[in-house]
Amino acid sequence: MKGQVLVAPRAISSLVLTAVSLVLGAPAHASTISILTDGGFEAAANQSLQLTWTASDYGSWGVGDGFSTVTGAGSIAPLGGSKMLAFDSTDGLSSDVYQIVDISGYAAQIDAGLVSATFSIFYNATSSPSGGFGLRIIGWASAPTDFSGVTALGGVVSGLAIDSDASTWEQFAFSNVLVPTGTRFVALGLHEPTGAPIGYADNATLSLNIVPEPATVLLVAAGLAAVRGRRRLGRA
Ligand SMILES: [Ca+2]
Ligand SMILES: [Ca+2]
Repeated sequence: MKGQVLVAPRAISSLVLTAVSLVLGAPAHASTISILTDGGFEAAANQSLQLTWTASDYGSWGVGDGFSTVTGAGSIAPLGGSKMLAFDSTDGLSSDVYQIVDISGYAAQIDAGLVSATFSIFYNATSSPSGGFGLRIIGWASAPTDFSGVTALGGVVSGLAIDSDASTWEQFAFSNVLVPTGTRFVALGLHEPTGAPIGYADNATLSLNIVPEPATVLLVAAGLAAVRGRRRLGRA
């Protein structure tokens, strides 16, 4: 009897582990949702410094340092479309440009640990600025109106070096950065260390990867384990 009692829990844990590994190892079933607006900087208007904002600023470029969108700069042409971002904040310091996105519609999946973010950018310049470019996502637990309460979620603040060839665009990407429990708003942040401008950006992307809820699979596995356990007990 002692042996029989031990069989069923082993079967259950084995099947549950199999189900979990199936879920975690099945990215083909995850959905990918693009959440960035105007990643090619075709619609964005020139902006001045904006360190506080309202909900009307979500879903567009404009928060952070000022910038321009230009049709070309010397020998550098946009990578896509007819415009690109020029980092030209006039404060003589670095230039940081953000787009805030409301992801509260995915709260249930985020709080279940099922959501990650993938993001990328192309940078170009005639020389690699000292300190390097940055690309990252930051997040808030509630609707932000400034940078207080923000958390760094992934990517790098700086250090991304590019070549000095104006005819090539260098791509940087970060994949499957977990969106922590409680996150409701994220922002894609672009960083150029001079704000002179030396650097330009184009073709930004930001998407959420959402793994299907494992509850259904686990319930099926638990049901199968229960059936299997009863059969073993019946045979004994
Ligand atoms: Ca463009
Ligand atoms: Ca280049």
